[in-house]
Amino acid sequence: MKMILRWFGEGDDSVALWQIRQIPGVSGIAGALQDIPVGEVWPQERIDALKSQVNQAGLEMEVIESVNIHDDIKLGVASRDQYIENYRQTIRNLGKAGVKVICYNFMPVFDWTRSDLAKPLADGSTVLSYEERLIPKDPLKMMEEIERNANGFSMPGWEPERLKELKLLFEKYAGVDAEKLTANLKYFLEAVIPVCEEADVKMAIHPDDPAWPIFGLPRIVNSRENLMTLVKLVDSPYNGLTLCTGSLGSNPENNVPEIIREFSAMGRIHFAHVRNIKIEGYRNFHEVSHLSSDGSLDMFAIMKALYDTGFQGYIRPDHGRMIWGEKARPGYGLYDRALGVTYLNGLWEALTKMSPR
Ligand code: DNO
Ligand code: MN
Repeated sequence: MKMILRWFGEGDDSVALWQIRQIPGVSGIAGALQDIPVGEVWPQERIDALKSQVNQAGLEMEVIESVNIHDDIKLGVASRDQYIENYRQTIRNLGKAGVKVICYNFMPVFDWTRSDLAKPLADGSTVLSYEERLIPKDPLKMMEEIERNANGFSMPGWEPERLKELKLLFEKYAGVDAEKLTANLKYFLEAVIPVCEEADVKMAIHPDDPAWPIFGLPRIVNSRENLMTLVKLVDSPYNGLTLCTGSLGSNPENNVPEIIREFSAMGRIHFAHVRNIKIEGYRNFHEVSHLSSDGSLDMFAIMKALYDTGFQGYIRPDHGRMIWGEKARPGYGLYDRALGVTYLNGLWEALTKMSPR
């Protein structure tokens, strides 16, 4: 297991590499080139420059989060072939820089969605939360809601400059159901996995967050069943998962430790996002500290499922609370994620000493 932290890059992240370096037991970061428009090739020089910046800080960059997928690929329109070709080149370039895992997602239009980016908890911290009744049916209305409480940050996919494009995108998705979306994912994977095998870079899809369809858009990565469909779309170890406990766990029907055991034993979990959430009711949850007793997920059982199945991949804490007055991208402050790392490393040490392999 290698413990890492997500880092959005200089200027895009309030956290600095030297700060990450000082968290005990962190070997590297999950890096990104946020400014490259989705669908374009990531140039070798840019990747190499990022890698050397990270290495100079004493950290590794073996994971990328994320190389996003152009909506034309998810929609399955003719222009997808060029975007897929570009993706193949990006994989080769990342492989040359020693990247081992690419995290991506296949959620139409948006990445994760919340109704509040700064919900106050009793301890005075703020967290991301999702209450279905607060999510406007009209996604364009959603933008106004978000802007009111985002402290200048927006959720991925909800950037103000993207708004114009949103209406059009929704129209395009009208004919795309779960079955078509799955076929489009298969088409994509069939084209990229052979390149991954050559370049020794593993694809790791991130589950839908929350774990159900929103705004009438199809979503296909949110249950044990559809994860199984997915890994079989192209049956290669290079076609794997980012197991995000908070995303899958938002639906209480998903038994997260059991899902981990099954897919980790198959060697298909390459990256784990380990965080806790508190479920308050039907499609109503908020984020909490990583500690088991603060939320609805059993973090010991989650780490044990990884440990027992010989997990060799990367782990990072996921969203944290905003604590100690920190100002940062919602979910991605330094302090609570550092506490998360320390807690997860503590669980792991206990597991290794209780049942040495
Ligand atoms: C939320 C985050 C996600 C993730 C992307 C991967 O749980 O982990 O934003 O980074 O979905 O593409
Ligand atoms: Mn995640």
